[in-house]
Amino acid sequence: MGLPSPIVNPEILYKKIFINNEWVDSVNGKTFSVINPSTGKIIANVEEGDKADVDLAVIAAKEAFKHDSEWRTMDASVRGELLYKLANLIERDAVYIASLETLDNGKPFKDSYGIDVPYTVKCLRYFAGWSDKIQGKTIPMDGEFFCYTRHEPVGICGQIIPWNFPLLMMAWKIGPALCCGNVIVLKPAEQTPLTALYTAQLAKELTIRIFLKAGFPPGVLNVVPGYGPTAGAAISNHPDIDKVAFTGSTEVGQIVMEAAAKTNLKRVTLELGGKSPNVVFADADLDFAVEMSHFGLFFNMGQCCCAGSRLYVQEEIYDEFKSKLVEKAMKRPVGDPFDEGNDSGPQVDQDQFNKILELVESGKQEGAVLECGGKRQGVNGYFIEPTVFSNVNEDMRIGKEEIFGPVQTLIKFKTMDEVIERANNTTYGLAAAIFTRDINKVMTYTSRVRAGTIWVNCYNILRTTCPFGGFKKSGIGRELGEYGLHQYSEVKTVIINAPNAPI
Ligand code: TXE
Repeated sequence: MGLPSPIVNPEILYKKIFINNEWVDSVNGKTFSVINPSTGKIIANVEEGDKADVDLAVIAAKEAFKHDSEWRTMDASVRGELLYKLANLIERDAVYIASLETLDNGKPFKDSYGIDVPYTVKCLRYFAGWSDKIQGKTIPMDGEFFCYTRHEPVGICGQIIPWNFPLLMMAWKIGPALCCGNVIVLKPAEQTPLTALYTAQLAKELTIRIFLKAGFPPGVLNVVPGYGPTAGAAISNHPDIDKVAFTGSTEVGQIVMEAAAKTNLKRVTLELGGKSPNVVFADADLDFAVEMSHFGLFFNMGQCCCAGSRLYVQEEIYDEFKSKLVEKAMKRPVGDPFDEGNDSGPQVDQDQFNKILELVESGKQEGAVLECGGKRQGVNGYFIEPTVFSNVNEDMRIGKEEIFGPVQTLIKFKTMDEVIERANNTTYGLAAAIFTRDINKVMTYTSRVRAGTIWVNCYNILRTTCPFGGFKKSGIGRELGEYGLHQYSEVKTVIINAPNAPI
């Protein structure tokens, strides 16, 4: 099926704070502006949540989580149906939601419609299916006792969402949390709150169906838009929030974890930055490796935590690879994200735009060779030309810091041992890739490189069923798949004195 026409000026319907299934104003009366990254102009002013609003959301969530509440006594299969119905509503409104995402984030509509929305739907449906399959064990124990485990919800989950995949990262977090029976206080990124707010309204829509008990009860899903150091910090410091799940920068991840440790030792899962090595051996299918390496970096304007931002190419093919790669970057169409012809839109905001151009300058000064790009594109919005640097090494800032932009860094290597050592020479460990036809190289690389995901002859392949997360400073815990589920349950051990029931 072809791409439908986007709604280039989607109406912004929801701009308030969502607590207890109601839209409310912020306690302090403040709003903040949401900017269109393609133009730099204001799209909407959204109510600005702060500590007082988070406190109210937590009170609502606590009520919803009481042991005899509608949510806690709901059949697990019904929880699953609700999640499934939420996915259906997102699918129903796919064109509108994808348009809103493109307006707010700047990603091409063909990606928000073709990737973000369908992967969100798949994610919610996947976790919907788990709802009535979360089960403990019976465990043999010495003596005349009977032991079993219950997997219970953790409780109130604070969820802090980034701006690079606003809707999808929300799904990665609310899917497992809701299917396990938790309640949520979620803060979208200040740059991109609009699709999270619309999704909250869809959850509300489920409650106003004709059947009683048809939707998520009030307080189960609360969405508080606002800034990180205020609303975000209120979540990570809240004494009654049982778990915080965060996706964002490593620096803020450390702040979140510290806050969690200092307050109530809330459970912490973190999905943080990366500087992922993508290694191309001389025996690889060259054109395919060029294609994948380009996609692995420039997809989503380089704003992917798992971007292949250190590209190691073996010396025999380095020159040929470089010229093909540069040609591809120079041809990448950048512009209006609503135009189907463009593969890239703008960076998300002025801060990211400035950070990337500053890193480009550092690359030039530290001796890397700028092969193409390196500048702003156009005069409006936050567009940056696809940029390729060669002659990079890991001592340069562009060789070790997360750029999070359309800047590819090409590094030459000779041997397997050398490249593995260099691949691991980073504080990060989110993803890695290898391109080769040699199974022995694959086995060596996949066992020795320290990263949460390793792609072999592919890049950026993520599925709801497969866990995702980081080694080292790229994070703690896993999202997606059955592994992701475990992060949203507490295991309770029950031991019954059972003298008349020998095993
Ligand atoms: O991230 P922040 P920023 C990386 C990427 C990017 C850099 C900075 O390198 O260039 O981070 O981006 C909330 N307490 N990634 O500044 O600040 C914030 O409101 C609690 C990688 O935008 O980490 C937002 O909701 N929360 C990444 C979320 O944290 C706080 C995705 C992420 O913002 C907070 C995004 C605080 N003190 C950026 N301060 C990935 N892993 O995919 C901020 N926040």
